[in-house]
Amino acid sequence: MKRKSGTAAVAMVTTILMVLATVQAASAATISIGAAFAEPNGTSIAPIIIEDAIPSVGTVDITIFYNPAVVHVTDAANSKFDFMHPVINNSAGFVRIGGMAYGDGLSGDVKLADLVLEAVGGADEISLLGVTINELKVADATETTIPADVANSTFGILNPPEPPASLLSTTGPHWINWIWTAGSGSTSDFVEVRINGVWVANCTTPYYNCTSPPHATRTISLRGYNSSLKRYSAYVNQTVTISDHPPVAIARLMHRHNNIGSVYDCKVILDASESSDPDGIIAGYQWSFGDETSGCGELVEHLYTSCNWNGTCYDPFIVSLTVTDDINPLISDTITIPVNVYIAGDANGDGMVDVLDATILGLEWDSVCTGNWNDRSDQADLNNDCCVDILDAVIIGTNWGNTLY
Ligand SMILES: [Ca+2]
Ligand SMILES: [Ca+2]
Ligand SMILES: [Ca+2]
Ligand SMILES: [Ca+2]
Repeated sequence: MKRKSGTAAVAMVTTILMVLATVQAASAATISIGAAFAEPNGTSIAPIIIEDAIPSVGTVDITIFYNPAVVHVTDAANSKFDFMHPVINNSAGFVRIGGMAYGDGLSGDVKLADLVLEAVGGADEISLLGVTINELKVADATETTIPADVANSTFGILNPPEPPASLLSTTGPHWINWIWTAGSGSTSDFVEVRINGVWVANCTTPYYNCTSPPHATRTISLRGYNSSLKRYSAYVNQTVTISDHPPVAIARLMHRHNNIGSVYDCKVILDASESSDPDGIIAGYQWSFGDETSGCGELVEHLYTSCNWNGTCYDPFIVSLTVTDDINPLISDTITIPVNVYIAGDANGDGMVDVLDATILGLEWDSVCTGNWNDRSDQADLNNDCCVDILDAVIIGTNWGNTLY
């Protein structure tokens, strides 16, 4: 007795579980139709799927209602059922579709048909695609009805995407930036960017920046993509050549205090090495020393044979540096700097050689420009050889008493 009762209990539990499983599975079935978009007068496909068909489906009969002023059904195809037949009524706005699967039927996610839809309305019009189930039955002799939900959808008409508009570019020595505005037509989900015909990006922002070699020529090609229509626009193209950018002249003077060097040697040293060209090299350095002489080179030395005494003080010579870059047509940049030149032996630049200059020399004696060199050291270094020593003292001694007053 005890044993028999146990068997009955197991059988009952098993039955309950089976019923529960059947109810759960059956309640999950859904007949859905996919959203579809088309251009005016265009066509598009909306798949009709029986989702989670458990137990196996044997027969199905549904009707899909739509607005016949917006969309017409032209066909239904690609069914997984052994038999499928659409009855289309584009006057009333519905299509009734029957399907039959022989043998064990179909289970899981089953495609009833791809519905072929044609846009007959205007851009931006929308029609509901509403599903009504007339019949959904199990594939066995019982022909039990399978409970199912429906998932409706819509058909929309969109103008095709147009290429981006107002394409503009700006360039620097090593880059090109492009900006644009959205094209008309349907919204582009992204803009495909090609440079010289090679895909580089799908942009969701209305700009693209790229680095580029100097003076390069690049052609950008843009086209919009609308994912609802699964369609690209035509291309818009623009070719840009990065123009030559001018060099920058920078002139430096090695010594702030210089003296006439034609009799007692004193070289004025001028340095243009800080000059640069953002997209090339400096191919030429031209100097004008302000005393009607000139020179060339990145680093130059010049001996002045005179000074500019204006009656009360020295006026500096105005030295100009012109640098030229390396791409034809050449571009130049010019800068000027003042150069102080005093008579030989005049350390403090007051127009006479006397005890004041000797004092400066004494205070700076033995200074070298690799050490604690300062402006006064430069004054005392009368021959610009970067040390204050007997050679500078000789210059003061031999020019003692000289004056411009
Ligand atoms: Ca240049
Ligand atoms: Ca002096
Ligand atoms: Ca000096
Ligand atoms: Ca010296």
